[in-house]
This record gives sequence, structure tokens and C-alpha cells, in this order.
Amino acid sequence: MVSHVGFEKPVPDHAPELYRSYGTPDAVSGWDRWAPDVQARYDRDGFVVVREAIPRELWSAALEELQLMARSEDADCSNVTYEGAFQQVLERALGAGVDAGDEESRTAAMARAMARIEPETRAAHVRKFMGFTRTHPTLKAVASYQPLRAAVETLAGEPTRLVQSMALVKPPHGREKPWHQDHAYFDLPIEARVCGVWIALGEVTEENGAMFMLRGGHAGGPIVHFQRRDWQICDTEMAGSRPVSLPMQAGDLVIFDAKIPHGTPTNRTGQHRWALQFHYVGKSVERVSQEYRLAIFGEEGKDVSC
Ligand SMILES: O=C(O)CCC(=O)C(=O)O
Repeated sequence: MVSHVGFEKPVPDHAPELYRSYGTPDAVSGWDRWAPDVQARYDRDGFVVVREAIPRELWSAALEELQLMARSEDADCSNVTYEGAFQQVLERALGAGVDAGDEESRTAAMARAMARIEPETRAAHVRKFMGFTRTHPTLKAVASYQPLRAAVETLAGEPTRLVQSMALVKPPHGREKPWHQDHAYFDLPIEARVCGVWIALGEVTEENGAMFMLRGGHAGGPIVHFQRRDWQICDTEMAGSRPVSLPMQAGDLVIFDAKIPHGTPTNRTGQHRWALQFHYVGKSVERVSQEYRLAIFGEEGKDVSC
């Protein structure tokens, strides 16, 4: 059962120049091209794109599972986030607010409202699922795919554990994820090698919300984040930078250092853009306090998730 439902706050659209691409990076084709120089490239650029990294049977099963979850009344994961406009859709269905009362009555009101909504309407607004590896083995199979785990362990320099699982379902016209560093969202030591993996489950283009990354930007270390359109790096900080865009086909992925600045623009198309994202960290790394993280990344980042 879903334990928390959230809504993105309605925000103005981003300036187009925030996602102007200054090229697309070279990629590795499949795991058998994974050579020692890949580690050097990862250390230099802060990411490596791997094409045809996840076999079709795995990614297509994961996509099918997410499409079912997007349409369902109860996606059976820990968190679901909808685009902001969905809150009004639910409130109209219920004839009352869904944001009032304690967590228990809010959850009950939400469940009643959800049952009155057409599956296609739910799917048209869903943005993100989190925490599903215990309830959805098909998605867990992607996170555990052996060549991927082996690559992550090489880059992290030790055996790793999964610290976060997300499905990023940018719906038609779904909003931007502003520029940020994922490390700013984790209560983990700043020197820890946290690896993100972002996996395309369909075609990803600049128009439907491709990943943009600031090549080499991880080396500059942590950047203070502010609550603007999200908990993010300020637009002024990104002005004049020359990011690259990462268009992909289903089954391609990018492994990235959690200190690399990255973001995705608004989906300008009428189709979903489907992706999975997992984060791994060395098993020896212990959690630190939220205060430690906020002292580094900024006081406005309490209880956030990326
Ligand atoms: O997939 C997206 O749109 C953005 C994902 C991302 O950067 C994040 O959640 O950290």
C-alpha cells in the first residue's frame, strides 16, 4: 500500500536557456566495452553513458509494470508524487480538500478520491514512484542486474548497497526537475562515492525531458541549494554554463557521481518519458545526520527527496 502521496507545487516554467545543449557525450556500447579507461572517464566527467545496458526483456517488463502502477488506484510502493494539478482533480472527485487533517484521515480521503478517478487520468498526472523494490520484483531485477552492479562496485571502489529506488515518469507536459546535485538529498558523508544510475525505459529526447549534465561539475564539490521551483541550484549559478544533453533509447543508462549538477527540462510532448533511477553507496559508508547535510548544502533542504 502507498504510505505517502505528494503533489509537486505549481511553478512557472523554466527559462529555455537553462537546457541548451552543448553537445552529447560519447557512450560505451554494452558492458563488454567496459574497459579500464571508463573509470578514468567517470572520474573526469562525473558520468558515463552505457548504451544497450539493460536487456530488452528486463526493461520492457519494468516498463509494463510501471504503466500498470501509473494506472492503478494503489501503486504499492512507499511514495507517489503527482503533478500539482492532480490535487484539484482529486478534490473535485471528492468534493472536499485532500490536504486537511492528520496523516491517517488524509490517506483515507486520498484513497476514496483515487477510486473515483479514471485510470488514464491517474496515469496522465503521475510523476514519481519511490521505494518499490520489496513490492515489485520486476523493478528490483533491474536494480540488481549483475553487470550494472559490477560496474557500480568498480566505480564506488567497494561492494555497494542500494540506498534509493525511483521511477521517474515524466508525464505529458510534466514539469522540469531543476538543476541539483543528488548528494544534497542524501544524509551521507560528503566524501562518500554515491553512484546514481538513470535508466531510459523508452525513447528519451531533449523535447520529452532528457537528462542534462554539467560535465566535470562534480569536481567543484557541493553547491548550496535553495527552495525555488524545487530544492535546487539557483538559475543564476547555472547561467553561462555549457551542459551536455543525454538523449537515449530504451535500455540505455547513465551512471553518475551524485555530486554532478544535473536537471531535466519540461516534457514538451504529449507522451510519457519513462525512466528508473537507483542510487548505490559503499557498504562501509554510514549515514550522517540531516544537520550535517544541511550545513553543507543549505538550511532550506529539510526532509526533501530528489
Ligand atoms: O528524471 C528526471 O526527470 C529527473 C531525475 C533526477 O534528476 C532526480 O530525481 O534526481
